[in-house]
Amino acid sequence: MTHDDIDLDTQLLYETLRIRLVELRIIQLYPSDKIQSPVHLSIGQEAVAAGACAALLPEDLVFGSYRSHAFYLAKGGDLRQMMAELYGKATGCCGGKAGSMHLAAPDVGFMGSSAIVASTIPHAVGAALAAKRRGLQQIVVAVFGDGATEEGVYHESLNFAALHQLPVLFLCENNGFAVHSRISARQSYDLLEHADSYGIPTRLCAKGNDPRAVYDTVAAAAERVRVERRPTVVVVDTYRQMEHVGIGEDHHVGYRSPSEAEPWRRTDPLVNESALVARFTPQILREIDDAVAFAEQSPWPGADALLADVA
Ligand SMILES: Cc1ncc(C[n+]2csc(CCOP(=O)(O)OP(=O)(O)O)c2C)c(N)n1
Repeated sequence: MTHDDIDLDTQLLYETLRIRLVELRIIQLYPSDKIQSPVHLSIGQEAVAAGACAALLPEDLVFGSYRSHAFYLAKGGDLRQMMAELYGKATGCCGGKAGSMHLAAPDVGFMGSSAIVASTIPHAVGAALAAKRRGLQQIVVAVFGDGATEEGVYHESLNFAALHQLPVLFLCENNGFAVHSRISARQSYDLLEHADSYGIPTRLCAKGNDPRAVYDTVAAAAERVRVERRPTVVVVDTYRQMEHVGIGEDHHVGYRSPSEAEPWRRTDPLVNESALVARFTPQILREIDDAVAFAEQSPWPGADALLADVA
């Protein structure tokens, strides 16, 4: 849909809802085994992608993680090509060879995602170095989870970006978990104080359920990166409603309880904005039906595609 006729808050809710409905359809489809790859769902975290991407310019670049359906869609990735990629079809955004964890849509600035935790953070820093050398006004966003900040390459990336004053926005989706492990059991540092020790300005958005709060935080941070041409770290607190990978819930595992999820469910914008949800759901479901039909009817990649794009 074109968003010219609705205000920003409504646009943000629309995109949040669209991501949720796509992932709910993935849950429905998954038992059929037609989706050929593991799925890391963003249910509960959609407002982060919706708010953050709305605060960027089309020419800005985003690098994501294996949990990237939301950022792929919010940055403008094609839904038909995403669904076909999940089905492993030749019409997928990566020719059906990449699957859910490796989505890419470079034509709209979603540059790629990877199953290897933290591995796209230095890619974003490299792209920011290129933007600086080429004198471009674009900024580059590295999206990652709180667990990724424990990887050595995160620390190297902060250092390099601060040392060379690169236009990169490090965006941490802090859902407090890495698989079944809580942040308090993993980190000796505070995410913001730690970034501060590299001389990098920081911002926190504690309301990751609120796409407008995310938008405001990321817009201010992005403006600073764009004008001052140096890095910023943004941490958005959020909550993963589903299990780490797969389509189920995992409260039985024991690392968290349903009561912990309750405040996040209560402030879920898609629960509280029921009138807007009712208004937009039918048209979004039609778009999803079309994308699923496209994926189902698309051909499989041929044997000739096996070694294409393999360096
Ligand atoms: C380099 C590397 N180490 C370990 C893993 C296994 N692994 C997959 S996801 C994950 C947790 C990452 O958590 P976080 O970065 O917080 O992201 P979230 O899943 O919460 O979005 C781990 C340890 C991996 N894929 N890559």
